[in-house]
Amino acid sequence: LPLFERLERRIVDGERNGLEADLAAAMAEKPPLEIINENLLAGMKVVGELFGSGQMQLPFVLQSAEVMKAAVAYLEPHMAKDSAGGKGTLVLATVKGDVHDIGKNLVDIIVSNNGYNVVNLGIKQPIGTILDSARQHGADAIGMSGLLVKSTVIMKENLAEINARGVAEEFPVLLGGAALTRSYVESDLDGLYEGEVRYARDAFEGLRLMDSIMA
Ligand code: B1M
Repeated sequence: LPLFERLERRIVDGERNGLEADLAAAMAEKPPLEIINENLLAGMKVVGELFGSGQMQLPFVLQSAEVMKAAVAYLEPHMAKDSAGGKGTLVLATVKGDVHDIGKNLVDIIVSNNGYNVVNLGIKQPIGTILDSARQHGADAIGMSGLLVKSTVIMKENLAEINARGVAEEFPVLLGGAALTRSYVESDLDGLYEGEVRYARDAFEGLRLMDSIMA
């Protein structure tokens, strides 16, 4: 297979052997972020389709995710950075009950490489922990990621909890993840939250929203 198709295949097949050599060759052709967006994420999309239609079993999905993470880790140091960290602080987490973190970690990379301080709390984070961290770090925004349909419900509960603690106006919230839709966030959740809540389709929209919050 040609290089870029092979990279996509590696994600689908969970094939790590020779990954670094292919990534190094790919970086001679285009920037790391384009490799992620155009080739690696295309592979993850296929994995999602195969898994969703019962043609791929969970352990293989996990292998694909591991190759994806290894690829991102290899590319990350080669990305253009404005690492001053002074533009503002985002506390970021995958919500309670959800282990998916590839998208969240891309948000971390894109936002922190563009001058923000990102506190990445990891996966399965209850709202109490997220809020404690937001307060401790003087966060300018809270970012929640979740890929399961049930995570969209958790996000709604989390917003209600921030309201209940009376701090919604202090913390604009960015929401992202494959199970969310823009209309769910902008119609259903926006009415409920007493602060600002915004939907980010991808990591770049997350960055743009941070820029608009800090403007
Ligand atoms: Co899971 N999984 N999974 N999984 N998995 C999905 C989400 C699923 C849609 C697959 C499917 O059925 N087609 C399905 C959910 C269905 C549903 O809820 N209705 C599913 C399921 C069912 C499950 C389990 C329940 C399976 C099981 O155990 N029987 C289980 C859940 C466990 C749990 O969470 N409690 C499970 C487990 C796993 C693995 C561990 C094997 C692995 C995750 C590994 C990891 O993340 N470390 C995994 C994977 C890899 C997937 C799919 C195939 C790929 C997800 C991914 O990484 N995509 C996924 C299929 C799919 O999403 N269609 C699937 C690439 C990533 C870059 O995209 O995270 O969407 P994403 O991020 C995007 C945007 O959404 C956005 O930016 C990114 C792009 O720039 N974004 C944000 C994300 N967060 C953001 C936050 C922001 C801003 C933007 O601001 C805060």
